[in-house]
Amino acid sequence: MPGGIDAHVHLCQDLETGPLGLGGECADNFETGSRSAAAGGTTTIITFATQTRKEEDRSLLKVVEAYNSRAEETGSYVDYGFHIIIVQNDADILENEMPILMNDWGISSCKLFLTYKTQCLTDSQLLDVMFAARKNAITTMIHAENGDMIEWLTDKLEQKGMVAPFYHALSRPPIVEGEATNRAIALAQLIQSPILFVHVGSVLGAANVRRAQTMGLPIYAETCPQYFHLTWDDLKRFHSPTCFENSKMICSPPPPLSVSDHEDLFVGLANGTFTIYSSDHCPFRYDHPHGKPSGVLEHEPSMEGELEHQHEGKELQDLLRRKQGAFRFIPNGIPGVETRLPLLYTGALAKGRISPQRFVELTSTNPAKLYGMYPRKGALMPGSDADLWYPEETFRPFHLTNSMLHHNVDYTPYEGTEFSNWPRYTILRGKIIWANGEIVGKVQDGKYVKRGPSLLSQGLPRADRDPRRVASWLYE
Ligand code: DUC
Ligand code: ZN
Ligand code: ZN
Repeated sequence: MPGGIDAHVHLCQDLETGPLGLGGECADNFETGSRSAAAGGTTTIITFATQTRKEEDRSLLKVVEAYNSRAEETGSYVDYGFHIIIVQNDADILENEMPILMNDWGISSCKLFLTYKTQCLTDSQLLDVMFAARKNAITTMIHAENGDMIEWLTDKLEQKGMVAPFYHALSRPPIVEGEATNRAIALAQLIQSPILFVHVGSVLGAANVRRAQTMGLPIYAETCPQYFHLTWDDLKRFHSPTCFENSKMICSPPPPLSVSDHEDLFVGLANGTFTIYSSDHCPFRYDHPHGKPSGVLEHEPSMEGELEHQHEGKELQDLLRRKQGAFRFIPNGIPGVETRLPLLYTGALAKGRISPQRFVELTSTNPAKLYGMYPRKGALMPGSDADLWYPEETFRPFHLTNSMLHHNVDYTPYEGTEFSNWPRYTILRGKIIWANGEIVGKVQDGKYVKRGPSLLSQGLPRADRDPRRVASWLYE
């Protein structure tokens, strides 16, 4: 099969500690994250350079330069590109820097947030950035959760003392994604901008996407393994619902309520509602003061003297238990770059839920087309990069343990899960980088990929020339 393209991976990213942003320290850098990708059949990753609201991070170009030097510091086992996260509607920057991002860096996608106080844009700010992105043929990726709903529900849960990790899911019921997807579709429709929803995790979100697609709108959606292999029950898997260990499963949006949601989402994988299947690898260590516990240690009422030294193991857990481990402060995100392809193989392809062709579209061809890398990537054709992975022909199923993985995280949410296949070989531009359970590539093998505009919306009717549309005059 064509090498896996994981278009949603967080490495070496400054994730702001605290209740307002994602929080915590990214456990993987380009070396460990790309090693894990290679071992899971992935030959290209797209990671996130992120603007912040600090004055020194205003310039997108500076942000990208600084982020690029982190990648160059270690090198990468697989090819890589960057998305840019934009958290301000700074007219100057949008006007002057977006063309350079596209033309000089080949960054043809930006991510915008509808939640997180430090990152959320208002509707008019969203319109500003989407409009600028469209003018530069940059694809807009949207994190669609209604931040106000989450805040309101979180306050209510806290008033009732419902703060344990499990309640994270209750603070983000499906309507949170339902409202945000609907709103973003309306905004995109207003200015005729194609958008991709990242990490869609609810049946309601998927239904909104499907409805928009049926109207002929260029609306695309990404989904991720956690929405097919975890449920709310996994948020109370360990010991008791109040146990901090359940923070290992906290991601946003949360996994769906039950396995019947999985079945509905599998339909979306098969029928094309979902365009791409990415990991959203967002790695935080569990037993580490800067990982999952970071926000809790920092923000819950301090226990005098206890936070002066670094805690680990039983001592850290004991501290977290007494501080209640309120979910508001736990960084959202789980690791999964290595398990992405094997999980889709095991859960969907081997079970006949999707065809081999669809498997390749979701994991490689569509991300290549959507993010401007096709046909160099995402295809087995003369002239394409020879990126491939080979599943085993016959395979004895096994149960995964974290020690088998190659990331720098101390747990996997899929501990004990049975897998019915795993890559035997991963090949990057003709060179074997993973063979029979061993990394055989080098950390200098991966190269930066300069991307072009998305191919997916090409060929659609030019909505901006349709006089019945609201905002055709915008483009005159
Ligand atoms: N968004 C992501 O893309 N990843 C992790 C958490 C989040 O909110
Ligand atoms: Zn997100
Ligand atoms: Zn993410």
